[in-house]
Amino acid sequence: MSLTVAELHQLFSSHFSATTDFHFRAPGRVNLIGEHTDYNDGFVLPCAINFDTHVLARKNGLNLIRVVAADYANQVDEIPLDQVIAHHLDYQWANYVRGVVQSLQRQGISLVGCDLAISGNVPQGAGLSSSAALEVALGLTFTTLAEQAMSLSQIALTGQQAENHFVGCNSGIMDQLISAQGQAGNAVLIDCRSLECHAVAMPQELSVVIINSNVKRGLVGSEYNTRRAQCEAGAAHYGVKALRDLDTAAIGNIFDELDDVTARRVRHVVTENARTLAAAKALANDDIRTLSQLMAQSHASMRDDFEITVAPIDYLVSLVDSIIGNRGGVRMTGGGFGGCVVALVPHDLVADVKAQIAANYPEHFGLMADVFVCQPSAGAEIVTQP
Ligand code: GAF
Repeated sequence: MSLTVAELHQLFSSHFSATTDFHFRAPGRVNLIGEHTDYNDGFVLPCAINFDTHVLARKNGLNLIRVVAADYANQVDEIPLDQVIAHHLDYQWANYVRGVVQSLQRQGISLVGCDLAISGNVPQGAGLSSSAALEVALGLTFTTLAEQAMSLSQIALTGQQAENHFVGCNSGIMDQLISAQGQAGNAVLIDCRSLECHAVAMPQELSVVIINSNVKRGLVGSEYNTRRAQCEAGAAHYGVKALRDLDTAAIGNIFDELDDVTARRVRHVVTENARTLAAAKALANDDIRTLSQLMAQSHASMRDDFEITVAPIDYLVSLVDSIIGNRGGVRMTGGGFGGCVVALVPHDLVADVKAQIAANYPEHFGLMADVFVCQPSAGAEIVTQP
């Protein structure tokens, strides 16, 4: 269970016998459209959400980082700064800290010894990027304490490197970049090749509703890495750097070119990039009907071509769709194989969506869904510093 900031300060004081004024925050995210496009150098349209990871920190004058994790029964880790960084064999959370430390050191950044207390309320294992929020908050913490200014994009890349090279998931840049660059009240269209970000105002008349299916996301790492390899094979076949460089005309009759599975993976990414650009335009024009269609097509493509949805998620999407129709949009969000559905819901229908899920989902799947109404939020920040 996460702590309030006041409780985290109390934990910091009791654990390290010291107080601190350094407080850093980074949010989780939800992706409105553009799934599995980021590692293909494509486009995504996420927003940061009002669920955050908080880090309190102070320099300790030692050549050592000491960490207490409030959300893991106050487990502790210690990371000497003058030794090769090894994996923590028992605590997965500690490997995100170690991964960020290693990634910064590999960039030649000389870190200072410090004490950290960490807590957050981003739902874990739900596909809302709790790990990216942790990585980005830590990147901001370590670089600030070391007085080594780093851009938010570079902090995001540092988090991605930790994920790819230390934790072992070949994820793209979306999660870390939106955690770093989120804008209150806006979604952000990200070009994952140039890392350019464009804010797109969210429509006033829609609530951002996240529905956690609570399906345990088993196999997600290996399936994710398999999808990535299939996309790379598709790009290699066409002789392009990434699938971003193809459009529907360029892929031609794809089933003559590639085996069935690779063809469908490529088709998902190529069409999803086009849908994401169209969705950003529809959002900017307050064209909810078009946005609704694009989100529906995106879900179908993830289900049929990319094969990353599961039955409870498909059920939730059609249930919500039957309530909101083309007054809003709904699709699976995130890496897949469980996790969450995102819906843009007219305010007057939010209560109905909640009620119908509570009344129908448990009896079909023996699971309870969690429903969060979120605010598109600002990205990472130094909340306080001395
Ligand atoms: C996960 C990854 F971490 C992201 O980089 C992205 O690929 C996403 O799955 C799918 O769009 O969240």
